[in-house]
Amino acid sequence: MGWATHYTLSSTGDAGAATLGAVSSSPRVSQVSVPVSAQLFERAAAVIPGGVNSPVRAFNSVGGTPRFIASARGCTLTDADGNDYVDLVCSWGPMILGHAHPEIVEAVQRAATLGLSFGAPTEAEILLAEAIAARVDPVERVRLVNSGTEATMSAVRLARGFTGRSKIIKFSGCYHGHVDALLADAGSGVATLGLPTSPGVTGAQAADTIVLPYNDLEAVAAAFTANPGEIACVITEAAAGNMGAVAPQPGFNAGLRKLTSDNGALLIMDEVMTGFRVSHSGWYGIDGVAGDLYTFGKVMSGGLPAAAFGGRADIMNHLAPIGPVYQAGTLSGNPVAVAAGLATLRLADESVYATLDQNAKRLGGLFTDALTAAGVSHQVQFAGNMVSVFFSDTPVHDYAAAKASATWRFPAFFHALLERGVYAPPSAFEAWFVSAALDENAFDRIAAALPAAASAAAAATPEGSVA
Ligand code: KE4
Repeated sequence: MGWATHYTLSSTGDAGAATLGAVSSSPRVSQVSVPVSAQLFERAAAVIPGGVNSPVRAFNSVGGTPRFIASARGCTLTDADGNDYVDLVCSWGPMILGHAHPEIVEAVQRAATLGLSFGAPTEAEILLAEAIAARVDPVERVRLVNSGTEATMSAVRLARGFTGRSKIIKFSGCYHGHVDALLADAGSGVATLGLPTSPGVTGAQAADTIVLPYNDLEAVAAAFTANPGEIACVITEAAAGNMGAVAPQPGFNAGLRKLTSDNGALLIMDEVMTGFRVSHSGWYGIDGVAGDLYTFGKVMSGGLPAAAFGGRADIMNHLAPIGPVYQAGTLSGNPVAVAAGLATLRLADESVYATLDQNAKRLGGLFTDALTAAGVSHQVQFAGNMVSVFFSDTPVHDYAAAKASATWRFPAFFHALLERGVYAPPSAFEAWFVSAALDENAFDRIAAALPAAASAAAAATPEGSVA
């Protein structure tokens, strides 16, 4: 019978008096008992498919009981059983300043008192669009939407409408939201659940999607040669985070830029995850490769439901109401979500990005120390300040390599951290996200938990047992 220690961060953030909770060790991973989350999960499943509103939250690939979160503040999540966790998911990226930042909460409260939704233009939408355009030079026009999926769906439609072409290129392991045309061989939750694509996506919808290996410029060149004049766009994660953190190889994004320009196609840089997280100007701020269109989300909305797409004015002006490409949204530019996004971007100055980079590097170093000491082959990989651990002898540059890594070690690694109050992404095919709110107590807890997690990973077997 294993034991888990439930940590409670005291007001100073110290790991306070720990209360030992009995755990039931299963052959796969030992699991802390979280009776309230378990009860909520059972109740949720009776009315919400899988008990969750987004599949990756269900813990399917790691097993165990998803933690139902009651509250969050700074770098700490608190679950429905009262357990505190250092948060290394950050709502899948948005919370770069930590949770419930007082100035962001105040901006949201102030906006809410002025009305929740008007279905009419507001000044704040202009300010957010201007803030995005000011940070990313190639973005001359912005349209606000409600989710990253809506942003990528709209950008692809616009690219097809602008070029008059039908085919699109995406990369295996990259995830651009649950858009029919983009679900083929996607990453994130699709990869997590081992779904090659999705029923319901018809052959016709997928027929125009060409899926290529990430970081393979020769494959892209060959696709353009094989489909002359037919490819509307290449859409890529500016740096991949949805197969785990896999940065573009040197020259890859620049190569996509040249191949799309040479072949009359548009380059869509999907910065929903990287945008305003990996730098003040997202991945564009790191490699300077200019896309024709961009998609944004997450950080730019401070965690509320807002996203955006934007880019060259001559392309964006093809959008209704001034152009023929239709796109719309009842809640697009929602004033409360816009207030959260504006407050976040205004607070995210260079010192914040420096802190994010330092925290990611420090986290990666802790991974390396613990896994090396435990004798576990691994790669700690970064895409800016997004970080992942692959249990692999060799670096991972594409989805095939990510899938070929010893992902069967991940559940034990994940649960050993979770039991010790560290909340990691519940999937081997996701990036880990640091916030600027991580403090010394948080890193102390991470450092204290990692040796056991590394040992659990070392003891794991492909059959899913713990040796
Ligand atoms: P949403 O529709 O989930 O807001 O955004 C879709 C999307 C588009 N592009 C990129 C690069 C993305 O990473 C995402 C969404 N990211 C995942 C996390 N890997 C969302 C988490 C989830 O599906 O619950």
